[in-house]
Amino acid sequence: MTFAAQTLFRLAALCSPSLLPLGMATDVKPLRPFRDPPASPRLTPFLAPLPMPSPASSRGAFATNAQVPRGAGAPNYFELIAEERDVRLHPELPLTRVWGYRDASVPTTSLMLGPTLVQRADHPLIVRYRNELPRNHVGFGTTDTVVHYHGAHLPAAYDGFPENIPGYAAVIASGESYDQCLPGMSPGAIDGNTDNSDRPATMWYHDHALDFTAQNVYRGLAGAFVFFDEVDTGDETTGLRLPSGAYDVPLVLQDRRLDARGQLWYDPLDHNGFLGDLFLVNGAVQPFLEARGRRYRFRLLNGCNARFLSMRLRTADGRPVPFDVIGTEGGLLARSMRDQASAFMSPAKRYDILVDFSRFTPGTVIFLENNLDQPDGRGPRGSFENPRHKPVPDRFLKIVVGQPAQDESRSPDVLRPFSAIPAAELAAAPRRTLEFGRRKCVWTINDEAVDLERPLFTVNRGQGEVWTLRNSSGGWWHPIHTHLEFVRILRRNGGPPTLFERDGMARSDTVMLGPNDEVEVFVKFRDYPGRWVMHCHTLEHEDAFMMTCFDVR
Ligand SMILES: [Cu+2]
Repeated sequence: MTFAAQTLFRLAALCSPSLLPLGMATDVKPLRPFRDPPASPRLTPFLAPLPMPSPASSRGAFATNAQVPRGAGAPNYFELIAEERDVRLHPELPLTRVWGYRDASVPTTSLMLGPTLVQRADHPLIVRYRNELPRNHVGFGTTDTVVHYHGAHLPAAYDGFPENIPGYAAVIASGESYDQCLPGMSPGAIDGNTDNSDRPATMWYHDHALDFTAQNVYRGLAGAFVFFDEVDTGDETTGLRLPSGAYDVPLVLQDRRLDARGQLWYDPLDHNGFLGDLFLVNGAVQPFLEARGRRYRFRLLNGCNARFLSMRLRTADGRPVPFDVIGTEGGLLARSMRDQASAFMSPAKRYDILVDFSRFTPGTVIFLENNLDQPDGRGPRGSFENPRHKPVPDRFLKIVVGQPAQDESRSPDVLRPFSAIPAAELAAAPRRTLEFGRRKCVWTINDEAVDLERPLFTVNRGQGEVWTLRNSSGGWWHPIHTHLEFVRILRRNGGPPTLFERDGMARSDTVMLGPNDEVEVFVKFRDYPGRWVMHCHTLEHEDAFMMTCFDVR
């Protein structure tokens, strides 16, 4: 995308009916888009098996200009290619043209979703990203792309800065490549009891091009990313003994809309938040999973652009199937939360859950479904604590319980406790308010539209801060994602946060702000200096300028 084209896009954004001058209204209604979205073709659900994107396989060492930390274990090398390809999203559909990541060690892939990246804590990961998207592309999306490792802790040069500005040149054009280094953790940093240590989590990687993230991710540029260490080992006979191998399954939940020819339909001028009417898991529309009668770890990831989800499990005859929540995007919880009925997820949120299918007779059918009522990009109906549900849920995945299988896994009560934030550190923490609103034509943070050459503020390395995240945009929801460090949620609207997000139980990289919510968080930037972004992860809001940057010095 040329500068002129970007300017044109921005002008178009300003003229969009959804962002007409509105002032600080108390309840801004979404306006009707230019075009009514078509209904996707009607499809028979649950015909194809759940795709299991295979882990990217390590390449032999190659010369890299990425800076690899000294003293760490031997790096693993992956080569990731972004390409245009035709995939079958559902057996009754023709081939759909998508953009997707491919592991360079395989010649082709039939999936939209990228390979699953796997990192071990004591080994750096070098990813050579090669952009092979078509140079002469027309239609929505930009081929000037950048990969962001969402949830990773890494130097600023490798985080996937959304725009090429002096000192930050991670955006690469078609035909170019770029090496990114994910340092992993030094063994000394691995400590389940240290508040700010890194801990393995379910992460993901996706495109982060300025103004075009929504379009590029919608085209398919995303994949899952899992992380292990000596506690959460990826081997159910060691460490915490969580289900592993074929029983540790990332479930990337997305929505899409297709035209009558089975091609992706998107409205680039919809800055409310784009909703699809087809429900995909790991890049397939409503697949099925033949599960064994044993315990599974599911890694739920809301990869939708703008759709919030309340995921639950129900048998075919409507009985609830409770599950244990063991982790969020911040890694394992302090302790397992038993027998949960549902998991409420904004875009970018993750939940790791354990489900024991040995309780069910073979042949039992269970649906993974979303029953959150969300009519448009404004967000779900109801409140954070009391969301409104729709009578007929959207089914994402059909699970058919099969024969029992050997199971050496456990579901421990105690997972990874957090130490308390020292009272003196909390008392001395500088305070900052970040207000998410909208002014005239654009989504704003502290009344400013995105400008990545002008940091909104500067933080000092090693000094904890308390931020108040305030949603003053009327009746809209915003999931706020901060790069580099996780936040610890102290208060929600003056009271305790929900259990899944409460400090002492969890850490978050995405804070869900309902209408008029005010959330207080503690955050400490420990090490890497440089420029970082924070933004709304409703991707259409992000692209319509609800992003800011700050410097760590
Ligand atoms: Cu938003």
